[in-house]
Formats: sequence, structure tokens, C-alpha cells
Amino acid sequence: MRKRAKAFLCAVLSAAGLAVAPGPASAAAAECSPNFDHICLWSDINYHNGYGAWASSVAKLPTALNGKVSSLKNFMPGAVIFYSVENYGGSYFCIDQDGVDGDLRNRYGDGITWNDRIRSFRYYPGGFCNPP
Ligand SMILES: [Ca+2]
Repeated sequence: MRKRAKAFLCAVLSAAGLAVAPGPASAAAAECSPNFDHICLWSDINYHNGYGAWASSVAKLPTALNGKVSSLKNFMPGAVIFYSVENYGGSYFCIDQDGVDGDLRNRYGDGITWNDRIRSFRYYPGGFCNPP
């Protein structure tokens, strides 16, 4: 009985660990894993600092990441379009499922890089950047 209760508690804690924070979490990069459905953003390149993770669209990134994103990973089952303006406006680029970019300084749009430009993103469940 005691053992079963302990196992149950572990299961609950494990499930809680799967929950996606609605905003930036003070979490290590290791917590952004393909084992979880997440869109992970960082304020620095190579997946460092300012970590935030979401499982749905975000019309306005929180201050810590708004216009500051320098690396990202998309582990959601679908495509994500990132926008230069809040509420899904301005310029945009698309990242497919399991797509990552460790240095947005090397991704260009409109003749300038995408470093520190993302202000919102929309998630398309089951979607593809280039539909077959
Ligand atoms: Ca940055």
C-alpha cells in the first residue's frame, strides 16, 4: 500500500513535469526535449538564457523574449510561423516539426537577420511549411 502510494506520487510529479509553462521558465535547456511537445525559445544563441516554452500560439512574447529571440526549437507536431510583429504581423518565416535554429543571426529575411526580431508566433497543428 505504501509502495503503491509512492508510485502514484511519482506518476503525478512526472505528469506535472510535462506541463508547459505559459511563459518563460527558469529552466535548463535540457528541459527542451523532443520527448515533449514544446516550442522553445532562448534570448541568446546556442539555446542559452531567457528560456521560454509553449505548446500553442503566442500573440505577444513576454518582455524577456520579445524582440530578443536568438535561438529556437520546434518540438510540436506541426509547423510554426514566427513573426516580426506582435499579433502575427510583419515579416515571417516557418519552421517545421523538429526544426531547430541555434543562431538566428544566420537566418535572413528582408535583407536582415532574424536575430532579435521575433515578437509572436503561430502554431499549425499537423501543418507543414511546404505542404506536399
Ligand atoms: Ca538575443
